[in-house]
Amino acid sequence: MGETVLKDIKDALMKGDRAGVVAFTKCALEQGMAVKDILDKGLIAGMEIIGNKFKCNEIFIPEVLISAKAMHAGMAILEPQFISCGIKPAGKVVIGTVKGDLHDIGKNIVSMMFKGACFEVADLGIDVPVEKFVDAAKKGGIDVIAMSSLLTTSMNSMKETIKALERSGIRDKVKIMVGGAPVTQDFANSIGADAYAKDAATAVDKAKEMLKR
Ligand code: B1M
Repeated sequence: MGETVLKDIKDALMKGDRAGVVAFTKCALEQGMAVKDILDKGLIAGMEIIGNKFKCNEIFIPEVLISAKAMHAGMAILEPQFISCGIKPAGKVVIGTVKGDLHDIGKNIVSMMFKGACFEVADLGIDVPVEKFVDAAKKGGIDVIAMSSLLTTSMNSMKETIKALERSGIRDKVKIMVGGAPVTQDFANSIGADAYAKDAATAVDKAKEMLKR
């Protein structure tokens, strides 16, 4: 039964059937399925197949966009299920997809997981210029700057942001985390980030670890 509804979510997402994704996601919750399974084995699994088809030129940007919109609709159903916090936040995170990059699905999942782990999250959105991250850090009260990049061509903006934070004299006041499909631990080390996370759950674990020290 559970596996069937996960397949229904995946199939609806691949077809770009937004109403279907919403209905099957609600159905999976009603069946008592774990939110993480619905996300990983339903929504993300469907998006992975879309990614592979896009890579092989079996589908094109319009189809990918329609599936991305269906993915967002499914995530909106799941988001409230992640958030069950007490009063004291675990820390404050400023998150954004870097300049030149419009991909936001992964960034939104990371943001959702942070909120679910009781972090306060300020989401700067997509295509975020260096100065916007720097301004957010200058306001103070921020523990982690979290940057996402899905394009090899936008990764350099992470390095530029770190350099700008150094120039502003506030680099040491925040922890910097980077992630996204083309980002690696080696790249994170090379630009002087404090942490790299390969997925949303690891992002939360690493932030907690950094803030403990
Ligand atoms: Co684009 N795209 N895209 N795309 N797109 C990729 C990324 C690509 C790999 C596809 C391919 O060719 N195989 C390729 C990049 C190649 C490269 O740079 N090496 C690509 C390209 C080329 C492009 C365009 C240039 C295409 C064009 O116009 N010719 C264009 C660029 C636009 C721009 O940004 N300036 C473009 C456009 C688009 C759409 C708008 C159509 C759409 C985005 C819609 C949206 O996001 N609202 C889109 C999509 C959907 C994809 C794919 C198919 C799926 C990405 C995704 O959402 N994955 C992608 C192919 C792929 O990844 N296989 C592709 C699901 C998501 C859950 O995973 O984002 O990796 P991900 O997030 C994970 C982890 O990476 C991690 O946690 C998340 C969840 O666990 N993570 C972090 C992410 N951020 C993190 C931050 C952290 C920690 C972890 O800490 C701060």
